[in-house]
Amino acid sequence: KTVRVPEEPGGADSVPQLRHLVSGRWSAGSGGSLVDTNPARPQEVVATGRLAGSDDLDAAVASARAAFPAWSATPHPARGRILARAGDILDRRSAEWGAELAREEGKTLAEGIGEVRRAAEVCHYHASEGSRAAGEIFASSRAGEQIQVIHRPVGTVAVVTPFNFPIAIPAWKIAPALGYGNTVVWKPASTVPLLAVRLAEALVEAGLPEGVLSLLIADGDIGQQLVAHPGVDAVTFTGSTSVGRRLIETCGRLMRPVQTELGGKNAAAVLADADLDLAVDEVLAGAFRSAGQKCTATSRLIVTDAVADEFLTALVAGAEGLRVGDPLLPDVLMGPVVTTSARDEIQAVVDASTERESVRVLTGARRYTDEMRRTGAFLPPTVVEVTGESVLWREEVFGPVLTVRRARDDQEALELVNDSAFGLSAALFTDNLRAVTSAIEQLEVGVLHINSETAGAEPHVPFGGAKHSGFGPREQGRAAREFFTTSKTVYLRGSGTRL
Ligand code: UN1
Repeated sequence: KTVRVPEEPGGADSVPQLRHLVSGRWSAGSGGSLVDTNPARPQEVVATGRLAGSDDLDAAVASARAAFPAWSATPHPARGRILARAGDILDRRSAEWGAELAREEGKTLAEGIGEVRRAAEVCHYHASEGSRAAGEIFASSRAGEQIQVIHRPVGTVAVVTPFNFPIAIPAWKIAPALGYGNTVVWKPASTVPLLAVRLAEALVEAGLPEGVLSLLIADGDIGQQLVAHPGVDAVTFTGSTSVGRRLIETCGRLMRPVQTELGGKNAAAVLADADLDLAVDEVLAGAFRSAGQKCTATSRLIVTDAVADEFLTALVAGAEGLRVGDPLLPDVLMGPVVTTSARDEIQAVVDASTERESVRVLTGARRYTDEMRRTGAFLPPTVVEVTGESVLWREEVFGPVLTVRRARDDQEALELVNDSAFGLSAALFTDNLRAVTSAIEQLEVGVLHINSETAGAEPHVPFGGAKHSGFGPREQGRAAREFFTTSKTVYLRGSGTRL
């Protein structure tokens, strides 16, 4: 396996300043200082600034509430034009901002650029969705009356987003929120603040009125305060199941609508008749792209006995051939994880499991040499095989770690897919129609891929998970309307009508 060590610290000529958007004005923030570093070489500073404080939060919520009446009354084509312009700006800046994303978060340059383009696509989708998302008209049981169901924005929405898709996930929450007429206060992960500033810049440049969007780069405390703030009408969150559970409890107590996309322990099942070359490529991509830091990453692999040895040999060879290193280099497939502390936590889980549990390491697992550790937050692509219970089978690791189990036959493979508290995504590799139809019926997941990797989400179709992978309405596409609007049922009758 080749580990690319960058020769010299490269980077931008001047270090960008982080800033917050409150009441339509950019501000420096009243909290502690923040240094945004490159996980591939942690001594390299990507951006600097200050965190937001509690007074910034109050001002942001107040300005979002003040902006709501005018924004929700703005005709949808005018709101849509702003989203479309923001999409154009994101497209135009995708090479530059994609490179910043790769430096800040650690995914490869191609994935960084792809992610900015995905954010653009989401903005373009929601630019026109506002005009398609009308209500419904029903017949009334009484003559002379009709029943309309209309959709109104919910108000001021708190948006709390994770580090792993610093611009795509915020876009797929903020674009529908704005498109349907809500105002937004957004707290991104403080590990990826620069791309948050870029998305807010695109929306401001596109003409978003004052107060409609506020951006607060802050720590989790401010996130909790935002979620519980009396001025917030609804909360949308993507992140870990443990944080999500706390937010759901808070929102439950406050009777506040909440939408959450949480952890995953997504399985790929390779059945006896699978196209093994295809399955190897897709499983490698699902497990190791973005260093496994996707809630949709493939973190479990189930392979039927009949093809297990052949498949695992090819998979391990593939994992060992992956280039790990500086994500800005064109031939690198896997960059670092997001921070050196994330690296150490992931390594600790792997170490504890390989020491105490019955786990067979197929490749990886051991930490890189000291020299490589000094270089950045790198971990080797890791594949382990277990025969029964293991932390690595049960818990989301959020790193480049794939846990394998063998299944007796296709039916047992499907049962093992369901052997998880999570239920976001699954992949099935087979051409056997009977297995496919059983999987469609039986698998307890929100997203199912037949012959493709577990990750990936198109902007126009629903996205979300079953079991502990999510709580609340689905995201994306037209499904987003359910969360970002509230319906009103109108029994409509002319006053001259006597029934
Ligand atoms: C994808 O698979 O491309 O946090 C999207 C996550 C998910 C999004 C995955 N909410 O990884």
